[in-house]
Amino acid sequence: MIELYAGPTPNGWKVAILLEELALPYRAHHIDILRGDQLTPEFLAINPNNKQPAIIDPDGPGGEPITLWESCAILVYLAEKYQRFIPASAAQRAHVMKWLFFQASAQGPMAGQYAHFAFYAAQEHRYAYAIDRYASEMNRQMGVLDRHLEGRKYMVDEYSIADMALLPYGVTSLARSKAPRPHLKAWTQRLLERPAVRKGLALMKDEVRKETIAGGMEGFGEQHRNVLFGDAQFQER
Ligand SMILES: N[C@@H](CCC(=O)N[C@@H](CS)C(=O)NCC(=O)O)C(=O)O
Repeated sequence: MIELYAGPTPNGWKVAILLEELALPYRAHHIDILRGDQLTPEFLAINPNNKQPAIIDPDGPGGEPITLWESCAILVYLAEKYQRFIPASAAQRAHVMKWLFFQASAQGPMAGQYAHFAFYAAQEHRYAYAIDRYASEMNRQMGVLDRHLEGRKYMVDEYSIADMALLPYGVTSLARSKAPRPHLKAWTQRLLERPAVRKGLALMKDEVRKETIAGGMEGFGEQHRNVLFGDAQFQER
């Protein structure tokens, strides 16, 4: 059975959506990043980059176990293993890769930096310029997605891991859009009609902490900043 190490965040949800779509049995282990679970020796042995999600598939290539991290790499691995949700056509597959790289290099990091400066940084570090810069970049990216989705049902010709990768941050970012984004909204709605997508997005919803944006930011403080952005995070290992 696949072991999934994740938390209730967009990067964890991407992988949960695919596992649900593939109807694979998996065991979910909660990595509570405010508590510092990602910094324990046990988890660092799984992901030396101290981030969730990660998986262990006991039945990897050649029948050997494989440990993987980086959510988009996990999506590609599983889609290729089961030959589902990744197009057969080389051109369409290349477009899937393009959107996965866009997700990993642009959508995720910009949303993360926005959340850092707007919510998680100490008050004295909530620089207006940084907040505006990342909000504008998120907004620009939503425009790119919205225009691409005009007249399309999915990111490429068929439903794929590109949709699964872009959806979670698509959902959480839409509220901050400066424009209506009708095509992005319609795509979001279309995907949310899929039971596997709803199940994936509900991964560990009971574990959402009140100290996070999703939980209302109540009680987020210095001990959490130390884990995520301070000495605990940046100690030499
Ligand atoms: N590019 C990575 C991003 C993973 C990531 O940023 N995970 C965050 C939670 S959403 C995390 O585990 N942060 C903990 C830390 O930085 O210590 C992926 O797609 O898997």
